[in-house]
Amino acid sequence: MGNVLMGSEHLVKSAVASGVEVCFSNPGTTELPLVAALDTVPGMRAYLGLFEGVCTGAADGYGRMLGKPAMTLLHLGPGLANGISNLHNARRAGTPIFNVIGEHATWHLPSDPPLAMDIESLAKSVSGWHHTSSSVEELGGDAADAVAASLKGQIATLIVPQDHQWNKCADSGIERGKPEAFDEEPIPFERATSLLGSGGKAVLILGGTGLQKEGLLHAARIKTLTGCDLMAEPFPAHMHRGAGLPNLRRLPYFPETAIKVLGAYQVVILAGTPEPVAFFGYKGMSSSLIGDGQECLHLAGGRGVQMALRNLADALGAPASPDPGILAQLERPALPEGPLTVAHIGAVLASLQPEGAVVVDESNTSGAQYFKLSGGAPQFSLLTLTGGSLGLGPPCAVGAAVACPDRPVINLQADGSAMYTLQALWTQAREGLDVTTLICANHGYNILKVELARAGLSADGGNTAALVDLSGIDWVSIGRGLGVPSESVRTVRELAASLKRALSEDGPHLIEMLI
Ligand SMILES: Cc1ncc(C[n+]2csc(CCOP(=O)(O)OP(=O)(O)O)c2C)c(N)n1
Ligand SMILES: [Mg+2]
Repeated sequence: MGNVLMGSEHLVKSAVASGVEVCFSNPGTTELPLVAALDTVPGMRAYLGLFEGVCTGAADGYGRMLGKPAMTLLHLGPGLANGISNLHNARRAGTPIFNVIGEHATWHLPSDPPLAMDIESLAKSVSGWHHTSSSVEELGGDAADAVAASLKGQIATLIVPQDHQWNKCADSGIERGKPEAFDEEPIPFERATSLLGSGGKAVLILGGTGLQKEGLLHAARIKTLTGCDLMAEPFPAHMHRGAGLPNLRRLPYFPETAIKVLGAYQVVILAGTPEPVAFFGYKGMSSSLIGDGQECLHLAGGRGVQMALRNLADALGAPASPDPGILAQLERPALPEGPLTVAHIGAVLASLQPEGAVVVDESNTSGAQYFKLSGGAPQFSLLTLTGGSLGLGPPCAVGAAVACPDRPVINLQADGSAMYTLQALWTQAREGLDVTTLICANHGYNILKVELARAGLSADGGNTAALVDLSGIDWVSIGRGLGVPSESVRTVRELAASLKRALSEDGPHLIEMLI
């Protein structure tokens, strides 16, 4: 028998015992016993997000960096609903998250109080595992099960009625959750070997943890032996890049370009990424980016991808280390001159980003050149918008900075997207997080203007213009108002000076880049 504790304390104690160290929260009355338990049970640090999308995006960034879950603590259905957009991005990223949602006391719920909502329906849309606790005696075990489930690379949502949180018991099944083994997917080594040896031009497309150092280097061994090309999925969750690693191109965003690029290959092997499809359906264009005549093989997914790549490299008899000739050399672009353009922004960042930086890239159309220019930078991590749901960047930067306090975090951030979750700047300021936010201030939803043109639609109508124009946003005032030292730059020289300064000082900074 253990100590008599409140259910909320059993939950927190169990989560801490399972390795959970941080909680990103925006709580309400139904979560207050859990809030109190974060103080009576040692081991977890709480961070306030001023909108639930900040909490969930931060949990995503944290989980992408460390491969283990943060806890969220959100208020009922409305709180979860506010957080779902970034949980969607986390689901696409395969991020482990222990997502805790308060619920009304079981005896109160039937009276349909104003905040009551169908929480399970919301939870289902993003969670690989979800459960509503059935009693205080179960809470510790439920938390352990949830954390174990999250470690498969998914969101595990635990919905906890308030009476279960404040009821007391001695034992709540903490020992129940055991980290589950990865699902053993059968890996089609023979087929992969024969396709790679068939003489047809082959590409290995990497995703998930396959884009981290170990996976990249095993893929480079395979390339060394077979001569296949390597490519990254279009929106990596956490990709390692830079000198000493193979410099992969990303599968292009627009389907006509992606189809053309992939059309050069007879063989497409996928590791840690699903079969590539177009982001949207376009008239007369197929959803799949792979043609009927092409051989496509799914090697492995989920968290077993690094091991699958190593085993495939070994099975093929690839050399123990890759040919150094296919690894990027340390090579930075020269600092350009003149006004800020998309190409210049990319060059400045690629030439100044420090070793070990974490770059959270939600720059949309303004980042187009940065990726190409940064392949020879000192090694760094790149986190992107996996699920296309805007407002990831600033919160994700919070989570990455909490996860890796010794690494500088740089958020290359489109302006329209930043407006969804700009409250994250306040958390960065309050916590003194080392995040430099580079706002790409093009004052519009530029990609929508591009898509309108592609569809042959006018962007000049009054309503259309109203829906894609963002003029009038003053980022320096926003940043300062939320406690982040902020300044505005117009030229390459100003940007370089401002970025150097921001990187040399602790704590958050915001730089509005007027493009
Ligand atoms: C949650 C959400 N709402 C709306 C959209 C639709 N959408 C896609 S791109 C975009 C505009 C992005 O503008 P910005 O972030 O400024 O990047 P830019 O296109 O200017 O580079 C919008 C509104 C979306 N993807 N996700
Ligand atoms: Mg914009």
